[in-house]
Amino acid sequence: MIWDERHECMHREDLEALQAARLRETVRRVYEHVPYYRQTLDGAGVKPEDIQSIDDLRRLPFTVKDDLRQNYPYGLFAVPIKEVVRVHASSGTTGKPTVVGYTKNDIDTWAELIARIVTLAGVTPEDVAQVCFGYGLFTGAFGLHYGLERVGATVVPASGGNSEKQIMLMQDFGTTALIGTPSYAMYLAEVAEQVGVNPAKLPVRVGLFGGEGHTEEMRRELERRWDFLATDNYGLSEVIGPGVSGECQFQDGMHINEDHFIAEIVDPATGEPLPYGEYGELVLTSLTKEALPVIRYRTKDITRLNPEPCRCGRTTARMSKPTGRTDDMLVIRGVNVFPSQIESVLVEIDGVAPHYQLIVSRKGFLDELEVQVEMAEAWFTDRFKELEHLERRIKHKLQSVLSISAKVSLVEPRTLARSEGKAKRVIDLRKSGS
Ligand code: DLL
Repeated sequence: MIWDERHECMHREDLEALQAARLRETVRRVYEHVPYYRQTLDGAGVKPEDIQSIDDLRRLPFTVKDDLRQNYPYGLFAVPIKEVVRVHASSGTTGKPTVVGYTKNDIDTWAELIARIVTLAGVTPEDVAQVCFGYGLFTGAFGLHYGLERVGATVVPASGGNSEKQIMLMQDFGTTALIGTPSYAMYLAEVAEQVGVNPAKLPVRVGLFGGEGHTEEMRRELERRWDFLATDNYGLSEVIGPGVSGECQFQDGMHINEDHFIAEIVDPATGEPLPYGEYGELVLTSLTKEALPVIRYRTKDITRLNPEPCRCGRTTARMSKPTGRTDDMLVIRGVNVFPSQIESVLVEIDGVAPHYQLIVSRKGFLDELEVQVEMAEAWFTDRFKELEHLERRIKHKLQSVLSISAKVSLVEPRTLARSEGKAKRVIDLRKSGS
């Protein structure tokens, strides 16, 4: 089923005409109501009436996270606060969070977009959907919640944490759809096993994941353990939250809700637009948001776009799983390394569990990468020779993929920190000066 066939299956020409009209309106709105945008647009010498087609997009200046921070909390809102019915915020690792707002119409649009996303994954009114994202300032839980209700699914607002209880709820309430971060879903599988429940035997038949990246290998591992179909779903608070894009059952890229967002890929170093198919930084422009429209927002996420219609019948462009973020990339002894490359290797190796942590440090003038990975419970051994052999195998595999050598430390099962939300995989000690 397609939730909104009219908008999800448009001809590209019609879509682009709709995008251009909505873009002009958005630029007019921010020009009139947001002093910050008036200033930057004046600086770039662009007036709202100059926007005739989507090619004019590239004349507009970029917006970055810091622009939201500088205008904390409501400075970029395009409506008076009395029209804002909800705020969310993304927790910055440093300083103030970035605050995002929604009008009544925005909340309605958001629910529609999420209804599309959950329908993409095959969720229907028959489903019991357990939302394991944390309810709160984070956009994940409330975002999915409203869209699931709109579709008519039975929503269980379990929130994050209380993991044993989550398993009990799944059993007792007959949960068929699991919604959360991929790292938390992996942890929940482990908790189920610990309490004597085989996750594959639970009635959960689909998992909707997002909020953080996970590799194709990690997805397969989740599907194997839970015996369900797992879809990947992408979004970010500044642009709306979840609801930007999501995978259909063919799992061949995330369909972007292009009638609401224009997606571009740019070279992260120069900001120059890149053609379809090339990897670069995703830049998003909102087309229908009222409270917080964003113009050419630089997401820092690295992906590529495919405009070909999908086997599912939808014509919206699809983005590949992000390979990482421009600010996630580790430079180790001059070599660029994305944590996702390491994850791909580790999840494929028999004998280790999909729980890992990367520690980067500097010894003298040399960067060091330590990959800590848990041994799989079934393989756990204290025989030194076997451990050494496994470590060597992982080291060798990592070397061939990353072209640098890493120290591999096998740790005992269940010793690395588990996440109930977004996993923190990298500890970069170089940044703290140690
Ligand atoms: O994580 C919104 C969201 C919630 C999306 C739940 C999907 C499901 P933020 O907290 O602002 O918003 O974090 C946004 O998380 O720029 C990406 O780096 C990362 N991210 C989110 N979804 C994915 C994904 C929400 N499916 C930041 N794959 C984004 C890779 C993702 N990275």
